[in-house]
Order: sequence, then C-alpha cells, then structure tokens
Amino acid sequence: MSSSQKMHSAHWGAFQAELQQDNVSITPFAGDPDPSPLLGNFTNALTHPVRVTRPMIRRGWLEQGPGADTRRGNDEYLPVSWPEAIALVSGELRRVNSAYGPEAVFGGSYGWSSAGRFHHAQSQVHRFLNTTLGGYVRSVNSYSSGSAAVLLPHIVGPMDEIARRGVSWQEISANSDIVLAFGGLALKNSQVASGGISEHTERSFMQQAAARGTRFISVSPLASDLPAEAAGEWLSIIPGTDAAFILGLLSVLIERQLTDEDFLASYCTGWPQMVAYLRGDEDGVVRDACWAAEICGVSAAQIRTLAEALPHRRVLVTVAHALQRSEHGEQPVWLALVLAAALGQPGLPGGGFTYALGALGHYGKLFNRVSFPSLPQGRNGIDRFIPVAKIADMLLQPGEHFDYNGRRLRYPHIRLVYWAGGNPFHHHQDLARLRRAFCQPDTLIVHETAWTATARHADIVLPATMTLEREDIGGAPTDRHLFAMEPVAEPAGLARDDFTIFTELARALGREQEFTEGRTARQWLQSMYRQLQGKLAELQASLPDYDTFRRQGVLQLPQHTESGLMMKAFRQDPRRSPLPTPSGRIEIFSETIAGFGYADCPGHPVWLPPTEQAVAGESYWLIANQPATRLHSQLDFGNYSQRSKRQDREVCCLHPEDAQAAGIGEGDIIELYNDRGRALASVSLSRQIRQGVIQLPTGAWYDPEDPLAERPLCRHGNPNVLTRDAGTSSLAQGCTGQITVVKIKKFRGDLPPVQAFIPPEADA
Ligand SMILES: Nc1nc2c(c(=O)[nH]1)N[C@H]1C(S)=C(S)[C@@H](COP(=O)(O)OP(=O)(O)OC[C@H]3O[C@@H](n4cnc5c(=O)[nH]c(N)nc54)[C@H](O)[C@@H]3O)O[C@H]1N2
Ligand SMILES: Nc1nc2c(c(=O)[nH]1)N[C@H]1C(S)=C(S)[C@@H](COP(=O)(O)OP(=O)(O)OC[C@H]3O[C@@H](n4cnc5c(=O)[nH]c(N)nc54)[C@H](O)[C@@H]3O)O[C@H]1N2
Ligand SMILES: [Mo]
Repeated sequence: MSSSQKMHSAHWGAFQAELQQDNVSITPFAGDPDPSPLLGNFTNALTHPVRVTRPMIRRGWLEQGPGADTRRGNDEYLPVSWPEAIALVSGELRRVNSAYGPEAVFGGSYGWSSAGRFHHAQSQVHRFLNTTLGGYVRSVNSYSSGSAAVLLPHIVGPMDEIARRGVSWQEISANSDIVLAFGGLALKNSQVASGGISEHTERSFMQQAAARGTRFISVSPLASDLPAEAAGEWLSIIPGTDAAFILGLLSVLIERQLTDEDFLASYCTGWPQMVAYLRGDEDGVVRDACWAAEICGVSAAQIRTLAEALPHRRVLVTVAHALQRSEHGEQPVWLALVLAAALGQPGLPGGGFTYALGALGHYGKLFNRVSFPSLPQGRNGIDRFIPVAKIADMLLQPGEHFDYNGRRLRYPHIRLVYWAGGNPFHHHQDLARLRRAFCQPDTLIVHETAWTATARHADIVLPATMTLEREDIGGAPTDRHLFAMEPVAEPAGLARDDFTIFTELARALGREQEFTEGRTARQWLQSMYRQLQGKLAELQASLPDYDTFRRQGVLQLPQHTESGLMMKAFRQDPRRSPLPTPSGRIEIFSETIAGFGYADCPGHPVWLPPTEQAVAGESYWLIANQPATRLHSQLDFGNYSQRSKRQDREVCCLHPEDAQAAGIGEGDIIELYNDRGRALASVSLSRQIRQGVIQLPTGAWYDPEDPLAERPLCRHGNPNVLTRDAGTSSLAQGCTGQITVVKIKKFRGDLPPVQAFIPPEADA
C-alpha cells in the first residue's frame, strides 16, 4: 500500500482509497476474491454538489418557529453558522423536553448509515438522546425482517440463530443435495453486510456446491435471483403466493406418505392441526396441489414433481427477507420451516431450514469468537416504542391504539423527530402519506451527508461527514477481518462528524461529560479496541497494540468452525437441548400466537390472499426489490449507480409480451401508477421476469414534480411513491414494501428533468 493509499471499509467491502484531486481511486482489499462493484460509487462522491456542506434551516421554521407545517418538502433553506445551529437545536430540544418530556421525542432514526462501528449514526443519536434528555420514543425491529424477527422466536428461536448463525455455506457445499431457495440467492444482495464484508465468497461456494451436484431451485418471479454459478433451476411464481405453493407441496407429501412422521412427532408440536387445515376439516377447503396451482401460477404437475423430488435427500429450505416484506409475510416463513420439518431435515448438516441465506453477506458465514464492542447507548428512561414501519401511523394518529405481538399499544404524541443515518423517504412506503406525516411534528432535525429527500423535509439540516472523511474501525461479527479505517479527505465544507455535532449539543445542554465520558473520538476507538483485547485475552488470544493495528490497517480475528449449533444440539437431544420456544420444539401450531386471537395471523400458518391483487391484462405485480447498483439510496449520485440509469431514470424490467400488449418498447419511458402515486422509469425488456410482473428496484432518490400533490409524480423512479403503507399483520406490523399492484402506460410528452441531485436553493 503506498503511503497516500488509505485503508477503508464499507458495508459492501474493504478497499484502499487514494485522493486524486476531487476524485477517489479505489483498490479493492487484496483478500477479497470477488469485490463488489458498489465500490465504484465512492469515486465521485466526496465533492458532489449534492453534499450538505453547511448547517441549513428551513425558511418556514426559521420565520415562524416550531409547529406543524405543510410547507415541509417544498420550502427554501437558509444557511446559518455552526454556533447559530447549535443554539437553535439545543434550544428546541430544551423547549420540547421541558414542555412535554422525552416521550414527545422520536429518536427511532432507522437506517444503515455507514460501516464504521464508532461513527455509527444511529448509535450516536440514541446515546445522545439518552444521556441528554433521559430517553426518547424508539422503534423496534427493522425494515429488513420486521415480520420474521417477531415470528421466529415464537416458533423456533431467535432470528440470528437461524440466519446469522444458521447453516453455513461450507456445509451446504459439502452436504446439501437440494437448496430450495424462496426468493433466490441473488449475488447482488449478498455483496452487502452491515459493518462490512471483506471476502465475497457466495459465488464460489455456489460454484463448488453445484460442481459436487447440489441442485439449486429458486422459487421467484425473477430468474435473475439465482446466479449462473449455481447452475440451478428457476421456478417462476406469482409474487406473494409462496404460502399457497408450500401448502400444495405439503399436501402432496402427505398424500404420498412421504412425510417424516417420526421427526414431526418427536421434534414438533401441532402437525395434526396443520394436516386438518390442509384437508379442510374446519372449512371444507381442500388445500391440495390443484388448489395451490390456481393461486400461485405454478402447475399442479410441477408442484407434485417438486414435492416428490424432496424426500430422502439432504434438503435445505431458505426464505429471502423479501417474502416476509409483504402482506401476511409471516406465513411463507412459517411454512418453509414446516416444510423442512415435514422432510425431517432440521439439524442435519446442510439440511433443514435456514432463514434469509444470501439476502445479506452475513448469512451462511462463520461467526467470530468475539465481536467488536458497540458504542454504549446509555439508559432510555422512556418505555414507549413503535414497530419501525409504523412511523407515519404514529405521526398521523397520536393516541390511537394498535396491536403488536400480543400487546395493545398506543401511539405517543411526537413533537420532535431526530434522524441521523437513515432515509425514511427511501425506506418507507406511500411517500405522499409520509410527507403528510412529516408535516405534523413541531420540529424535524436531520444530520445528513447529502440532500436526500428526508433532508429536504427537515427543518434543521446539519452537515455530516462521509465515512471517507473519518477515522474509524470497520468490522462485523461474521467477518474475520477488522479494519482500521483511515480518513481519505478533509470534511466537505463545514461538515462535522455526528459525534462532534452531538458533543457540541450536549455541551450546550450542560450534559457534555455524560455524553462523551471525557473521551474524544480517537479515545473512544482506543477504548473500544482495548475492550476487544480484553475479550480475546479471556480466550488466550492476543491482538497487536492499537498503534500497530492502525499501521497494519487490518487484522484477523479467531472464528468458530461450525454453525447451526442450536438446531444440531436440539436434533441430537431434544430434551437436554430444547429450542427456546414455549414447547421447546418446532411450533407448527403456536398456542401463544393462537392466544393473541389475530385473524391475520392465526395459530398455525395459513394462506391469506392479499388485499390488492393484479388483474391479468390490466394491472401488474410490482416487485420493488433491493437495487444491484447501490445500497438502498446511499450514493445514488455515485458513478456506478448513475451509469445504470437511462435518460437519467431508474430502469424497470418488463416481460416483452406484456410490453407488446401495452404498446411499450425497449428503452421507452413509462409511467407506473396507482391510487397513491406515479413514477417514471425506463423500460428494459427481459424474458427473465414472469409475465404480469414488473420490477423496479428501490433507491432512486425521490423527485416529486409537485411535492404537494395528493398523488405525486416521481420523475426519477422511486417505487415507494406507489407502495402501500400497511403492516404485515397484527402480530409483527412489519414493512410490506416489496409487492404492490400498479398499472403502466407509455409516457408521452416532454420528459421533465430529474432534479433530485440539485440541492434546494439556498437564499443567502
Ligand atoms: N418498497 C420497498 N422499500 C424498502 C425495501 C423494499 O424491499 N421495498 N427495503 C427496506 C429495507 S430492507 C431497508 S434496510 C431500508 C433501508 O433504508 P435506509 O437504511 O434508511 O436507507 P439508506 O439509503 O441506507 O439510508 C442511510 C442514510 O444515511 C446517510 N448516512 C450515511 N453515512 C452517514 C453518517 O455517517 N452520518 C449521517 N448522519 N448520515 C449518514 C446516507 O446518506 C443515507 O441517506 O429500506 C426499506 N425500504
Ligand atoms: N446491492 C444491494 N444489496 C443489498 C441491499 C441493497 O440495497 N443493495 N440491501 C440489503 C438489505 S438491508 C437487505 S434487508 C437485504 C434484503 O434481502 P431481500 O429482501 O431478500 O432482497 P430483495 O432484493 O428485496 O428480494 C429478493 C428477491 O425476492 C424475490 N421476491 C419478491 N417477492 C417475492 C415473493 O413473493 N415470492 C418469491 N418467491 N420471491 C419473491 C424478488 O424477485 C427479489 O429479487 O438485501 C441486502 N443486500
Ligand atoms: Mo434491510
């Protein structure tokens, strides 16, 4: 590494970076066998005009002070100095805290921010609110796996045990005969892991497995969810119907007496209730292969053939996060577990059920024996929360009741919203509704590196440094490398890191010592490193001293050699190593969930049709999945993301026969629309997508032509202008952004220019 090359790490890989005038040249980490092209988004990012470079205040807030305001999202910004900004923010925090207390402050602040473990914006804002105000209203769970995270502990165990600590790629490549992957195993997704991923190994593991004879079967509306290296099969399905499909498979297994009755009797509870449901004992509906075929668009013959291929083989069933990010998303996850159990596979090497393999680079990996400590958050004195995707409901309906995981809770009345390290106008659904929600509070404060749509709705925007401008440490519990991240450039303009901003605010509030504990950022890093050394010393392992680590740039941590241990121990001795469920077994029927009495999530898994359905020839299933060219909305202005756009728009994928019927051709700009909104996108035709389905990835920055419109038009192609803002079920209330119903038409007329990357006018 030359002296001007700096080690750094991102959620999508480690690299060396070198500043060359305004651009950054990037060399992937030498130990990465398959580096991510997302690194290309850094090259032009540091000095892009869309960076936030000074504190800015929205005109309406500056002139009229705090209060609900419909101008949010459609107002000008005025620059202020840092001392003015600190005085305004600390004054407003003090006002809200003394008038209403911390239960009027929402510090959910969901979002991925950047990979460094100290400058993790979400941890910083939570620590700040706890140590200065005494707490805040928080959010629980994630947009990623909102429903599985709530469901899995009831029926098998904590999500991390069957995702992060689930069946490993090593075992799959050595043992699995069949990998049945609902939602596929797209390499575009596993290139990313929160905290970092230094070795992208999924491609070669799939190659090795396929060479040994593993049969990969991807059940998905998109062929591209399985890489060529897996040499697998694509089983095309109607989105949102996997639960019916799996019920069909189960009915064939029962009919042909191919279920592992010993396993079901000794390791599970509730199989008889499942059988009764399949037979239709309660309601007369026989759920067999023909019934399933009608719903999921896979023929009864295909369902039978697949079901008959599974028994007496080492089968691994996995479900992508995507399936549970839609209405009734709990059901396919639960049924995939039931299928693995009916085949008697859980706990066998390379077999059973693993959750979300391939959805992130964390899954299927081996675990470090110790993990890097996280920034302590302090104590939150407020015990009020929302499931994370209920943000708009909370702001629009203070005081109203909602159901969640067996509890009846009330939305608090929020006066101040603080966001650092996330982009709700990327991650939330029904953006017109979200804007109405964001008009409600007195004050919205955002720390951002760039003028995202969320920053454009804020009252106070504080410029945050980008990761490339900071010293940090990068690492993840599933990555054996730890990186000393070095700053590559000076902060853009007046940008400061989140820790420095919060330190100044804490000082203004008289709570600096509580927030910083007397440490600078560098001292925090040293102290966290010392904690890691301490944990390793207990295992008789040692690390170089801190300065040596920083000079080296990278070090290796010891790892466990096996994964999936919870299920293996359970299989070996279910009495001595019961699962952490009420029965200690796999719960095909859950007394707990049944006891909640939710019609939209009863005591055993079921098929429930979605509220909105596509009608052939009239409307389409829209898949709004993760983008291949960036992480969420991050660095959408980066070179790699920008190169994928056509006529500056996001590209959507459509089947040629659907296109022909609608009079649409390759490269046309189309409008996707429904009752909630409209979006423009460029069309790419492909037979790799199921007919009746259209795919538009998330992450194009929201760019409303008229931000105040009831049904706004996004000029750029953000699918969340179209998606429905509703929870998965009363059990989990997870995000349902993955699947939506839309109509499409060719866009005629003058194409409005995309303005998402032009900062809002600063009227100096
Ligand atoms: N329709 C639909 N919607 C979805 C999904 C879907 O499948 N379909 N997927 C969902 C999923 S799984 C997720 S995880 C969410 C992701 O939603 P988010 O995590 O909110 O999305 P990001 O774009 O990663 O937002 C991170 C923000 O942090 C900022 N940032 C980066 N570093 C720093 C820093 O150091 N300090 C500060 N202050 N800010 C920083 C970035 O500029 C960026 O705006 O989206 C969800 N939304
Ligand atoms: N490049 C890149 N990688 C990422 C991210 C990113 O933003 N960019 N985000 C990361 C994050 S935070 C997360 S949580 C994970 C998300 O992981 P996932 O949620 O699994 O990822 P998606 O790409 O949204 O969806 C995976 C595939 O599921 C298929 N699918 C959708 N609906 C259905 C359905 O009803 N049935 C079936 N059988 N298949 C369906 C779609 O074809 C889709 O391509 O990805 C991570 N990886
Ligand atoms: Mo996610």
